[in-house]
Amino acid sequence: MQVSAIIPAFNEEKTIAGTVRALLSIGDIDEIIVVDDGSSDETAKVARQAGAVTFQLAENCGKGQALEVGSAISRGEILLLIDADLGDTAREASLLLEPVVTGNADMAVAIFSFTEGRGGFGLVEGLSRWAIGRSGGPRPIQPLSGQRALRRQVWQELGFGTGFGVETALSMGVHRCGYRMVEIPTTMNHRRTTRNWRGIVHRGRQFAHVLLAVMRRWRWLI
Ligand SMILES: Nc1nc2c(ncn2[C@@H]2O[C@H](COP(=O)(O)OP(=O)(O)OP(=O)(O)O)[C@@H](O)[C@H]2O)c(=O)[nH]1
Ligand SMILES: [Mg+2]
Repeated sequence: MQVSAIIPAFNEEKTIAGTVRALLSIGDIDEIIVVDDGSSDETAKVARQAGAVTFQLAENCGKGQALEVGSAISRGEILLLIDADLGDTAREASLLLEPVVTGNADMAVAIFSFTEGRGGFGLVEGLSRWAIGRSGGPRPIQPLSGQRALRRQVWQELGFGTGFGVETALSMGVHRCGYRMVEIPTTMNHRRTTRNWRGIVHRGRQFAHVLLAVMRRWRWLI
């Protein structure tokens, strides 16, 4: 089965090359598409030089929309969604592919093994976990994890969600529609947003996007 990796990237010139190279080192990926979401830095150029196919959006549209574009131009029957800031740890994406390729799961989600403390206050994560649980499935350990392998059919049926709401929307839909989801422990890691003012703004946006995704699916909560 063909696998397409899709990386949404916004101003990730420092990390994108490492992430692309790590995915290239996994033999099973047929194409690596970086969707540059209106970055003001050299993300697209660096990604191309590292060996990815790139698609540049003229302006910043948000993570969910960038993934939509990436999936639309991709060919694989299996989609591998990977954040741009994983660097070398993206190698472990192979662990996510296995259960989906073998047909044991419709979507596999990576659990990061964090060594440091929390980046935020757990509000966004708590909202997402609660909504996914209410939609019919077990509450995920890391509901916001963007590292996922899934069948294209699942994405086409469910893959929408504004900006950072995309993961919550996907997991809610997966449970609601009776697809099988597994969480896979990994040693993947990423650049963590800390509790400075930028982090608080980032969390605020995430919260708004997740809340919007949940509210749009309110029928699934009752
Ligand atoms: N398309 C798009 N991608 C974005 C945007 N902002 C961030 N991203 C990408 O989405 C992925 C996740 O973003 P991060 O900023 O790492 O957010 P996060 O890992 O969910 O958040 P923290 O755990 O708080 O660090 C990365 O690949 C980013 O480049 C955006 O506005 N548009
Ligand atoms: Mg990140």
